[in-house]
Amino acid sequence: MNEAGDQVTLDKTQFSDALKRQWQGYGLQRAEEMTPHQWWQATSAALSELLKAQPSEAIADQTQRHVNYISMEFLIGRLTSNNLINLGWYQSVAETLKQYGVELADVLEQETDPALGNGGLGRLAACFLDSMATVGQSATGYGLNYQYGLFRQSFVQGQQHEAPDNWQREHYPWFSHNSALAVDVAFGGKLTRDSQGKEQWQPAFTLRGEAHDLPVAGYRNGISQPLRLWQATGVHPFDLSLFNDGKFLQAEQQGIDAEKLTKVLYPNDNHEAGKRLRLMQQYFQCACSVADILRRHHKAGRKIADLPKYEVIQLNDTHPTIAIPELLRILLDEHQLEWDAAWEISSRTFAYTNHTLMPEALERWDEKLVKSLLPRHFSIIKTLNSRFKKLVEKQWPGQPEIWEKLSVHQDRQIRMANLCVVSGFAVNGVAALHSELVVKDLFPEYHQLWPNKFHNVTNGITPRRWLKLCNPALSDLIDERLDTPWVDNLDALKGLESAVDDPAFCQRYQQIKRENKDKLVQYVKNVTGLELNPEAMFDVQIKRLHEYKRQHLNLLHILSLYRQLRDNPKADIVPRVFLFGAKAAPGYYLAKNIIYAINKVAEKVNHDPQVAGRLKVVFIPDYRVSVAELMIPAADLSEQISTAGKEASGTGNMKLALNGALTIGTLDGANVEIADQVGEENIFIFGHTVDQVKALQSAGYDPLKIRKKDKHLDAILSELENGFFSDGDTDAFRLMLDSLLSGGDPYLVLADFAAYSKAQQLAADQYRDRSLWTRKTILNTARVGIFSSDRSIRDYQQRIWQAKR
Ligand code: 26W
Repeated sequence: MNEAGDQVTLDKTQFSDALKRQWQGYGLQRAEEMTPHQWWQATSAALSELLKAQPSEAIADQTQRHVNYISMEFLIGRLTSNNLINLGWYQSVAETLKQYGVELADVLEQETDPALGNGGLGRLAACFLDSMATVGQSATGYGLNYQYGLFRQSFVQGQQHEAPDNWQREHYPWFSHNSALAVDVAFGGKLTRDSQGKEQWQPAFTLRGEAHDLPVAGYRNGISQPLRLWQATGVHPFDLSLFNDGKFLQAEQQGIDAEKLTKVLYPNDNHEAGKRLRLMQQYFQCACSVADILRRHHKAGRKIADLPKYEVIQLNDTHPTIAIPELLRILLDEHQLEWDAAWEISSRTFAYTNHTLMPEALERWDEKLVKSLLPRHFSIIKTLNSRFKKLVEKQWPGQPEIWEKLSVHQDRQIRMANLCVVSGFAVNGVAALHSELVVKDLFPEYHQLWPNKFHNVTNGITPRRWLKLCNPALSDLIDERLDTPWVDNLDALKGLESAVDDPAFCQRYQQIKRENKDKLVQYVKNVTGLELNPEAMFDVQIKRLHEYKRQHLNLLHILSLYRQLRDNPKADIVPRVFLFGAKAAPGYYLAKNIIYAINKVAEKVNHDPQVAGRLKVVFIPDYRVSVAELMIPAADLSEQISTAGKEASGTGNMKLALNGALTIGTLDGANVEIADQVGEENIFIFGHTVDQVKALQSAGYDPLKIRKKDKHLDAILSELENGFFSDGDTDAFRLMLDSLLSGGDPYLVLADFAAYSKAQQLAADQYRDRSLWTRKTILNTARVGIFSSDRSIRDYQQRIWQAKR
């Protein structure tokens, strides 16, 4: 591994000494007595100690506004390997461990993924932290330190089972805890008025937030910035008089205990929880973070009015929206500013990223809940809304229906997305198409009011984790081929285009794919016992399980091939392995039913001698970042098949294309931009476009008509209905089938089935010509450099965080 360009070199002696302190701390005499897990623990703790001791010479650009990225989720994945890559210490550490006869790669496998996120939104936050540190954007990530991350998934007779993910945050060696940063956060109570008639909040109780920091290292530039995760500790009565009033006891009776607050990540993706505890988590995180930002600002001796000059707060979807009334509250009540002055500061500080158009994911909080938990914030929201109303009435006189749409407080609910748009200086979508739909479908009137507030920043992925770390062989090949460094300059991959005419390069590229497939084959064997044929096409769909992502469309295609093989056992089809990785939210029964259907079909297909290894279906359990790191470099075909208009961006699509999988996909999210980059001959696009989806739905779409016309499709659906895959149980897939048929097929699975099958056939035909296929995959790698999250961060800097002071 090329480690030139290190800003901070690792002193091997210092590392050995630090390692020694660790095992001595465990009470051991010799390093060799450590268990594999202790090796990981000790190595990471030693590295963490050395990193902290580094002179912080390199710092991010101080002339830019500091970015405070607040997110309920940071799906960071394993940190030790990532830090070693970014710090440039991998080789030295590997060599040191070798002296003890220990393989670094084995040690790194010991780390449990910190799964503090659900899916795309949380993973994006992690990629962005990596890129901000790498491009030198001064930043702090703010989140929650959940004791339980996203549940662990297993399959019991094909059904998803969930188990708690206690990832042992108490013993995670990369944390540093500084008790001086603790913040007390107040909840509940009542509003009174002071002698001048000003509202005063008398909270009922407070919780303490302790700061636990993880280091985010830039790529070989010596920069390290914190991801600050708040953890709730003791509950305290707010003041003794209230305690004596019985208010504190009242709080306790409501079941509020600090421990609970940061115990568990809500496992919902794209579906609001609406629960009291969730709102408490949101406020807790925001109050801690805003207090921390202001503490930094004051410590630097800056005036409160200058806050937006120095700080920007980026809200990762609406989950941290309550930070807005929290900042206003502090400005009004603690700094005693007038409304206009407070509003001026706060509205120049907040920016909001929208990650979804799905109506069920747009957060709305019951006014009763907000009022009882945060009476002062509720009152501030009402003030803000009544001021905004004047503006709307001026713009659209006599049109109350427009006000009803735009109001922040409507039907006894607070609409968090509206609050963000009204109170922030910027709103952005996450891919070109999505940003267009944000303006056209979600917020058209807001756009009319403030056209300059709306932006696009297409998502990106960090090339450090998603190429250098997960695909070291391909990285080395690229290093050899290119003269320019590419790991922090992904556009340089363009230089690979000419390599498609170099047979030796193509052969090595293909060979690396094969070796990555072998590795995945071994993993699948270990966790499922299934034997896969590495010569087969690896057809991969990895993402949360959701109807709009249409894993069941993929399933219908599998059934179609299976049926063709049974009708014609000698059919010459391209052997395929269908690989799935996905978790369903525990309460999302339809999604769980789709998992069950895939597993039951897999059971049958995998054991059918007629198929004879030509088709295999594998649902890899417990999909997570470390499993993605294995699956992505091994994929041949990348399934990106959401109903057009539903997937905001997708980022797995970028990771797979970068690692040389060809995409089969709809014109949705970032697929559109991927197609633009790689060229239409290097991607398989199919299906209804956004406009066609809208037209079909407004014309009265009927899936039953499609079934009737398509005999093959009808036969497949019948086999799902008649118990052929479910030991005679005709009810087994009811939820899924009802949705597809009598339920009207809201995501147009049947409507896209024919076009999808055709695109799949084309992909299979092209896979037969392996050298042509390899050429296309190399062009994918070469042309997707624009999807580096370094580019996304630069776009945020230019379009949103802006300019120098
Ligand atoms: C309140 C419940 C809830 C939880 C999570 C609502 C919404 C979410 C997220 C916004 C869901 C999510 O992860 N969205 C994904 O964000 C990615 C990063 O921008 C995009 O690439 C995906 O297309 C989008 O689905």
